Amino acid sequence: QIVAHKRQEVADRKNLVPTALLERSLYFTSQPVSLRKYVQRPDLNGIIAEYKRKSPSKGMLNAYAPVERTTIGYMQAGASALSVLTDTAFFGGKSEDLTTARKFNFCPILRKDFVVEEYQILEAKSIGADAILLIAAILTKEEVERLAQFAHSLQLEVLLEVHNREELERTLTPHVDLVGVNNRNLHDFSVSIDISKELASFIPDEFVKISESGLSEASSIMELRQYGYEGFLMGETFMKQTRPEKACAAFI
Ligand code: IGP
Repeated sequence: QIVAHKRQEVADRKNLVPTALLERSLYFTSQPVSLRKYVQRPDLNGIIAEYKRKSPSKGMLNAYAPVERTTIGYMQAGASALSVLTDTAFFGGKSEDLTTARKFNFCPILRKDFVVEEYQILEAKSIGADAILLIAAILTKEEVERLAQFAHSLQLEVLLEVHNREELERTLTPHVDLVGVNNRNLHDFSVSIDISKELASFIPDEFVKISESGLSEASSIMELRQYGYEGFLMGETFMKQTRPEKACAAFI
């Protein structure tokens, strides 16, 4: 349902802002910062702190936290990078949220959205993202390769998200930079960090490993480090609090 909606939305946006016009905006973008490098920095802790207003699984998390205060606070708390949801229909985000985060932060920013075509990668670059997400569950291997190469042509890094071994083996290509294991099953929303543990040994060492979703305990992060995970994508634990950045600081 999300993907069908996304395709329609992208078609509508293309009519409003044709590809050639969007490409012109890229002259004004700055040099991207490497998510891979920031996640691996020994002076930081690998947490990729997410700005997410609502989600299909949890409903409204936080309707009021301003993007500026939240993202600056996340970085001051010591997070390694930011993730910003830009999907409107299901996550209540918008492109401007990422542009706002960009204005106030130097760190890498992941554009969190459902990427199905090149146009969205141009958009990601245009609004100031440093990395994009490709979700194995909604893409073929050919699509992952093509979209990842396109992202690289714009100097954007690629996080490939998988939820099981089938997805990992079907879509993994040297064209991605990081592999994220989503602990949340996107079909029934159940969450378990065992998924990250199970898949760890099947992810070759050249990819930076990220564990995504359902993380709320420092002990889980410590445990996942033993399995080779260096990055930890956390949204809800912070966003469900009135002051997400304070929750992040307390956690770190
Ligand atoms: C964050 P959580 O459980 O900490 O809020 O999860 C992040 O992993 C999650 O928002 C996410 C997501 C996605 C959202 C992971 N993959 C794909 C939208 C699309």
